[in-house]
Amino acid sequence: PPQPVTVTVTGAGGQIGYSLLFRIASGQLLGRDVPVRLRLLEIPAGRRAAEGTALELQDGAFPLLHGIDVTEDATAAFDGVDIALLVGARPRGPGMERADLLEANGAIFGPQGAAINAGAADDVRVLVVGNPANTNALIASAAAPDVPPERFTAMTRLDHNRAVAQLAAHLHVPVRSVDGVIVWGNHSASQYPDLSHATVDGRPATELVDERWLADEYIPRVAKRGAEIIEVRGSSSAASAASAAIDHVHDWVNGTGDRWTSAGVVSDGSYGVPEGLISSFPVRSAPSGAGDGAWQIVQGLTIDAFSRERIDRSVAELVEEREAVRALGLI
Ligand code: NAX
Repeated sequence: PPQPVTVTVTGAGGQIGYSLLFRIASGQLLGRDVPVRLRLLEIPAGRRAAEGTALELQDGAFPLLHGIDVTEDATAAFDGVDIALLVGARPRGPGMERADLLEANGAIFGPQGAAINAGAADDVRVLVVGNPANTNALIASAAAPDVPPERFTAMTRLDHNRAVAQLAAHLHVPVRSVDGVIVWGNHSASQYPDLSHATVDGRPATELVDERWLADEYIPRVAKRGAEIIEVRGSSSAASAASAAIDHVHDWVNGTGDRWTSAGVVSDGSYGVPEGLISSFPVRSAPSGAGDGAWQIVQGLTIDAFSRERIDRSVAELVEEREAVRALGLI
């Protein structure tokens, strides 16, 4: 039988954690035959909530769940970790400037990156969900010089899933009909959901939608969906974010097959995105054991002027964030 995989979730006492952990325990992260050991990392303020969630996980009597530890110690949390889901982050408080926000998150993701460097399994896979996700992933990666940068990723899968679902809803087709959607750049309002390579039941999406809808409705709707959820639900996306985290890791480990998806991965300079930035790209993955465990950026796509401008705008924001964390000595 397969050996249990160690999965560490930070911010486990929070609202994304509450959705995410049950799906991991039920086998949706890695597969219905893969046992998991959970490590929940929290800070004192969230510890009781995480402990309560751990009690409920026990009550789920999940056959695949081989143990749960709750800790406030990053070294213990990441010792031997195979999959690290970095969800806990410092939200922007009232009157907080961007530099304060980046600094507060540097104090979280730097030490967590160092703990991963010290103790993680050789083939560790890290997904950063906590915002600003791309730059937090960059900080964690910089603090883990012995872990290949390809092992650190940032979540743009929620944006990707929103982009797929909004197109499907507009055209009244099932989500499954849609393929080839891309989200480029930063997980922020500057992200660019790109339909220029998308197909709907094999037909180019650009033949099925009009340009005005694309520019004036679709792109802003996807990019501002997080704010819409907050307005309607009264709190930020949680179950959909957890679902996207499951999708990201599931596809990374099990392969994307003949489709592609979007993920924040370290740039190798593809599509003019400066090397070393963690930016969202169209990506594919080979099943575990069949590749080197890195996402592959889909190559050779033509980028028209409309897309070029939007990709560049979001990437410029990532460059600024990188400069800001460099100036703060966080990378
Ligand atoms: P919550 O505030 O409900 O939970 C966050 C938890 O993290 C809290 O329990 C807190 O105690 C814990 N925490 C804080 N610092 C920690 C540390 N140093 N170590 C361990 N735990 C720590 O937030 P939630 O709604 O769960 O969202 C979590 C993060 O996901 C936020 O940063 C949020 O902005 C981000 N999101 C990212 C998304 C994405 O697509 N990449 C979408 C959803 C979400 O907005």
